[in-house]
Amino acid sequence: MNISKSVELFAEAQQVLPGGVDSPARAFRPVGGQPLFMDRGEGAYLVDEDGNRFVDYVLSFGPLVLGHAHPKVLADLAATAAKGTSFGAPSKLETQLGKLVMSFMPSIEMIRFVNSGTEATMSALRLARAYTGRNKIIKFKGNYHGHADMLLVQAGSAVASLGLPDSPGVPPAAVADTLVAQFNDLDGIAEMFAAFPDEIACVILEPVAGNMGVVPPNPGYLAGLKELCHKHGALLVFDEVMTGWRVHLGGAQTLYDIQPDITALGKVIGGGLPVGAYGGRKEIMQQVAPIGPMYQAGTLSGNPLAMQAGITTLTELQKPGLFDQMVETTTKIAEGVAEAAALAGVPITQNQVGTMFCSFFTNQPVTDWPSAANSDTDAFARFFMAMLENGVYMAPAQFEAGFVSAAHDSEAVDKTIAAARVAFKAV
Ligand code: KE4
Repeated sequence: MNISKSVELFAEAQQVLPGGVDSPARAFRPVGGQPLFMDRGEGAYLVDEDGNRFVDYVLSFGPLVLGHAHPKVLADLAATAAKGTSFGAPSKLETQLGKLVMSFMPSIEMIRFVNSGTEATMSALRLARAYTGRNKIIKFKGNYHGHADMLLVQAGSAVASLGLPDSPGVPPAAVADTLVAQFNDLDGIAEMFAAFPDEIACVILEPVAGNMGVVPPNPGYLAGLKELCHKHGALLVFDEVMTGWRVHLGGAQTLYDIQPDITALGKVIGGGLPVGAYGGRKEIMQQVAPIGPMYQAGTLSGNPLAMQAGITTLTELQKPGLFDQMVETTTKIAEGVAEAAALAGVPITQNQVGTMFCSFFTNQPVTDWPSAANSDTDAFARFFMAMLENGVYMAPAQFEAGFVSAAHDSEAVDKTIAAARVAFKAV
C-alpha cells in the first residue's frame, strides 16, 4: 500500500505536534508503523492522502454514528454556519438539543453542554462533590473518562495502550481522593464504602466499558452498584460519552434500565463537532452556576455548530428501525470476524454491545481489566496491520472499541469479513 504522502505529512507534523498528533490515541504507537493522514470521509469509508480507501470502524472514536459527511448533517451545518459560528449568548439550538437528549434519557431532567467528554466528566464529578459535600470518588481500572487530573489513575484507552503508569504532571494531591476499584466486582465497592464511611461522593463508571476494549457489566452489577451508592449516600455517575446512542438509543441506562443520578455525555451528541454535556436530576443540577454555587463555564459551550450537528444526528437516529439495523450489521461483522479467526485457528474473544464491538486476542472471557490486559497485544498489532493492508481501518490499539455507523452496508460488511479471513492468517 502506497503511503508516501502520509509519510511526508507525518514527518512534517512531528516538527509541530508532539508525536505528530493531537491525541495519543491516533499515534499508532501500540501497533507500530505510522498514522495515516486522512483526506476525507465518505459514509462508512475513510480516504487517506494517498487515495487508499478503508472501511472505517473508528468513526472518530465513536461520534460519526450516521457515517462520514452525512448530507443532511452537512447541509444543516452549512445553513447554521451561514448565520455565524458563535455568539457568546444563548441560542435556541441549545434548548432544542437539550430537550432532544432528554427525550432519549429521562434520567436527565436538566443538562449543561460543554466542549468535550473530559469537561463533561470533570464537571460531573465536581457536581457530585458539590451536591454531597464529600470529596472521594471511585473509578475503575481500565475505565477512561478523559484526561482531567483526578481521573488519570489506572485509566484505559491510550493511557493503558501506551503502558503509562499514570501521567507525570498530576500532583499526588489531585488524585489523593480517587479510589480505584475493579469493574464487575461489587464486593470491592462494598469494602470501599465500609473503609470510607460518609466520605465518598460518587462512583463513576463506563456502564459498558469501551476503553479496555468492549466489556459489558455482569448481570445485576449496575443494580448492585446503584444500591450500594444510595445505601451510603453517594451518587451513581454514568459516563455515557461513548455508550450514549451506541449500546442503545437511550444509552446503557436504558439498555439495562438503571437510572444514574448524573450522566456525562459527548461524541454522538455533537455529530462529529466538539461537544460534551452533563445532566441529571433537577435537584442535583440546581447546584450549577448561575442558579447554584458550583462553578463551571466555557467560551464555546453550546455553540450553534455543535448543537446543530447534534440535533440533526439525533433526529436522523430516530428513523424507525435504523438503530436496530445498525445493531444487526454489527452482529454480522462480529460473527464474521469471529468465524474468520476460528478458520485461521486464532483464539479470540469477541465482545459486542449494540453498535460497539471488540476482538480480544485471548482465549479467555474478558470481563474486567485484568482479563482484558491478558490479551496478546502483539497479535492484535499484526492483525491491525493486515486489516489495514486489506482496506479496513480499526482503532490502532487493543484497548479500544470498534464502532459501526448507519452507512455500513452489506458491501462494507463483506469487505470486512474478506479482509479478516486474510488478516488472521498473518497473526
Ligand atoms: P474527550 O475529552 O476525548 O471528548 O472524551 C473523553 C472520554 C470520556 N469518557 C469516555 C467513556 C471516553 O471514551 C472518552 C474518550 N474516548 C477516547 C477513545 N477511547 C477518545 C479518543 C482520544 O482520546 O483521542
